[in-house]
Amino acid sequence: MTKIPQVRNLVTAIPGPKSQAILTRRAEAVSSALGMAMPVIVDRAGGGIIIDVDGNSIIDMGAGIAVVNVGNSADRVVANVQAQVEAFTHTCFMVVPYLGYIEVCEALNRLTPGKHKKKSILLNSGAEALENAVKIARSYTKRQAVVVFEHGYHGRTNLTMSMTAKNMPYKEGFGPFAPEVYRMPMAYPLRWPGGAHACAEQALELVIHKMEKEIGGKNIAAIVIEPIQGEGGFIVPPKGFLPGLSKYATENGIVFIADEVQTGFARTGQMFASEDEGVTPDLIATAKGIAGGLPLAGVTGRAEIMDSVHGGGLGGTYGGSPIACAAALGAIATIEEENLCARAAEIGAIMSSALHAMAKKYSIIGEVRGRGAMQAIELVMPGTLEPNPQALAAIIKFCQGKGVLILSAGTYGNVIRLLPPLVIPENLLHEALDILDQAIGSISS
Ligand code: PLZ
Repeated sequence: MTKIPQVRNLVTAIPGPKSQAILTRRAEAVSSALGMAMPVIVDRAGGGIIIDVDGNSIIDMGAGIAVVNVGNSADRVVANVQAQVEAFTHTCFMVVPYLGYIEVCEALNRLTPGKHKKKSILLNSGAEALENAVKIARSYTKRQAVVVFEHGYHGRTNLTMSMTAKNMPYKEGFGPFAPEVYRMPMAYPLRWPGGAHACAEQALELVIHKMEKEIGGKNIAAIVIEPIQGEGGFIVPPKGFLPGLSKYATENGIVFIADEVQTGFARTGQMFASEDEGVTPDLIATAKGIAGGLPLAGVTGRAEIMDSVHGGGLGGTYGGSPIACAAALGAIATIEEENLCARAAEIGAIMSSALHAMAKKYSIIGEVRGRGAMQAIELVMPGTLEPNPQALAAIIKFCQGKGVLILSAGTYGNVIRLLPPLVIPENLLHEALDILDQAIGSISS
């Protein structure tokens, strides 16, 4: 258990003087191109609390963007990392292999959907996992086209930036983009012309029609999709959309790639969100929650696909660092032994019922959606679907001022997303939701 007291407690304004002094240095030393969700400097963190350098204890409803699902500095992660750092820090898995890498691959092969023979590789970041998944799919199929979706997010490297939907801030001025990336309409029930019902009926058919007519099924190497879109605003496609895409992929020799970077590792109440409708991706990209905060990512999939690349064709100096692998084994053991999938579902039920109650009171809430410990509200101008990003900014500022860290998302910058660590104590969760309620109330009169 974390030694960090699990109470919200503000002792200065946010940011306090010590944070402010360091933020001045940040502004001098660090490129202004980097964003910042909350203007405080962290000192320690654990459970559901982040303590800043002024001694303010802040409720963490972001988990470092769905990374510390097991909490910051989780016991098994710390113990494994400490032991590993003392044993050796790096040999490069391609120079002298080590057991930890192999054990993480075994765990991924075991935990990802499907009972077929699987293999894995390890990398450093989500973007790198997506890049490699596409490389593998292209090499296996000997095709080039990659299908992605509106509102999708896959990373900031050239290929993954090209796959990412949103221009500002991710793509503006960073072209040229990678070729052979085709973007399809996303099944976004709230914003589908004709509404959610029409979305459920039409989206799959439309996307398949467009793939057939605009690309040609036999030219498509991969369909890449987040089972629930993360940065795009926790967009949950209607039932049948993902299984339908996966079926179309199978029938056309296309590699179906699930980007579970944000949804993976118990976040949605199941180990992977694809499980919800029994979808078995051919390849699955993982990162974030895999290693309790250390940088690690993976691509896992059908052995015949993973083994189709020529020897030496995949790799990288640090991919699957022994320290990150030790952390991952600690994080995965924590998720399994502490049954964090079930816990995520419980957290989700608490958040969802609180958010639905808010939606009844406040007309700026256009929709509550999500699954498990991944819940969002989309803010609109009352009575319309017009996005309301001004409300989002005001709500986030209010919450921060009260010591609650919440994150934004959405193509239109109008989605509040809640992604608490799965070890957050229930009283902190309720407290954060109460403050969110007050925040929305404060701008709703
Ligand atoms: N795929 C589904 O959510 C990362 C981005 C933060 P990396 N999301 C957080 C930011 O603004 O850069 C993400 C994701 C999905 C891929 C990625 C990319 O993962 O580890 O950030 O490269």
